Amino acid sequence: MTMYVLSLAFFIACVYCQRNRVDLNFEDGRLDAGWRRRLSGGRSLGVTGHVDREGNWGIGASFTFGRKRRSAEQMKLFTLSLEVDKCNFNLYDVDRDDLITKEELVAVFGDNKNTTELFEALDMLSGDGTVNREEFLYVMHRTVEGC
Ligand SMILES: [Ca+2]
Repeated sequence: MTMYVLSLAFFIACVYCQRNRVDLNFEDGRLDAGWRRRLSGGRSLGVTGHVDREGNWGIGASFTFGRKRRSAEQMKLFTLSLEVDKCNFNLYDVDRDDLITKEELVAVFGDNKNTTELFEALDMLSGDGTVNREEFLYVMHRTVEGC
């Protein structure tokens, strides 16, 4: 009788609720019942119990949680645009030693013919393989549009 009352209580408590799962199993004179409710954020709450013909019984409870990971398809796509002052010496002097090397210019514009020609133009006063502020200011105004 106790088994039937318990199973009926589980059934009535849970069958009409959404996000609930009820499991009932009666086998070899033992009734196993379980109820699990899904909560938000991947969490769930559960209660299980059993009772047999001899009156032995037991109950248990559980709480589980999980962390959702976003897949690459769910990630938001950002569109960025930057405005920089192309005439600013510090934009190109990455290591802040007051000299612009060809490598620093390549890091900004990429390794191509135009970068090489720009560097050679900027270095034309000293021709020493680096561009100091004085060279930069003098040459940029004369060779780069808008500076
Ligand atoms: Ca430098």
